[in-house]
Amino acid sequence: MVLKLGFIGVGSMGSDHVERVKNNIQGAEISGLYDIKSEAVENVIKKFDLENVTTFDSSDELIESNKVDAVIVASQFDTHTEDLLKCIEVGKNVLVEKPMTATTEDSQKIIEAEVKAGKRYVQVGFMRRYDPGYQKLKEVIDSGLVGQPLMAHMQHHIPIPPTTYYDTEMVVNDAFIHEIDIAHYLFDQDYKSIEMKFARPTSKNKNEEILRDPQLAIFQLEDDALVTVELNMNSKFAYDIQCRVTGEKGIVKMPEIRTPELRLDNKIQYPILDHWNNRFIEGFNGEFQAFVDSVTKNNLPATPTAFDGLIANITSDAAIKSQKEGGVQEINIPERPKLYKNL
Ligand code: ISE
Repeated sequence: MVLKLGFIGVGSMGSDHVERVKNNIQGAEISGLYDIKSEAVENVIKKFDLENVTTFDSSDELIESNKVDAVIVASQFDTHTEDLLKCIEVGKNVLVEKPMTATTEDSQKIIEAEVKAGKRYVQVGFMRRYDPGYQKLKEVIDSGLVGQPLMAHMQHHIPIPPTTYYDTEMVVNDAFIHEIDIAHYLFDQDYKSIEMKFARPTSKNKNEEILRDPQLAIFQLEDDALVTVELNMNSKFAYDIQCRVTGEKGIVKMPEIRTPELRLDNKIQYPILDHWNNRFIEGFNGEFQAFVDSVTKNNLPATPTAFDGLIANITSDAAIKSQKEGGVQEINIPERPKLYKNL
């Protein structure tokens, strides 16, 4: 069986996902497209030479159509909620780009709808869980080789802010949200608190009226393990994501992306990639293949779940509160409904 996918939102991220499904994903085809800008749909059809695709005038029509088995939502994140609720209402599985929704209240609505339906429908696009580097790191931690994890040190450097309106809060909702998801996944624990600190401002920041950069996040997990995350949106030199975990018996570092070793000009060099699309290509492909396989076989999306989406919202709220008011802010994660236990 080939899973027919309908895409809501085919701007830059959505269009990358269309290309991915067309060229790299087994067992799925692109059957429907909708974007608030009709030119975006036309561009994608032309760019990827798509045939037998139905275009829709609204996201509701796409979700309801019998030409669509499952849905990919890659639109602006403040429009996700209605589409996700509609998918749950009509019983269609959906892979949604991060963040799942714009607010904690909206994410709670998604959880309530899934619990009421008695089934998970939503997979959230925290693709790092499918990156081979993070997967190797998780395997080592889970094997007990380095002992109980005590601390982790992470780094999220991007060369320049992605938009001209990128502000201090967006660093949390757009960038740091990946570490928010991966840290509780690696430690297999919820968070207790978070503190955000601003470092000496970088002179590379061209937008300091709205963006404070760089920042340091410090999480405390349930069993008191600590995670620090260095966030720099003006690193200039590269897109550089790192993660190192200190355990009771040893330290494990995420393997770097495999680029060739260069011996040049009296130096040994390894090129670092400059964009997340390249750095996390295997992660993106992996999350899509997992979604397609799981929906096809079990009529259930893979993980991360909507509850992980909610955890990310609650933690982002606490981080933003700390940015604004300073100090350590508590993170209170509600009891997991049965649907999300052991996932
Ligand atoms: C971007 O939106 C992403 O999701 C990337 O993975 C992240 O590293 C980057 O900071 C974000 O702007």
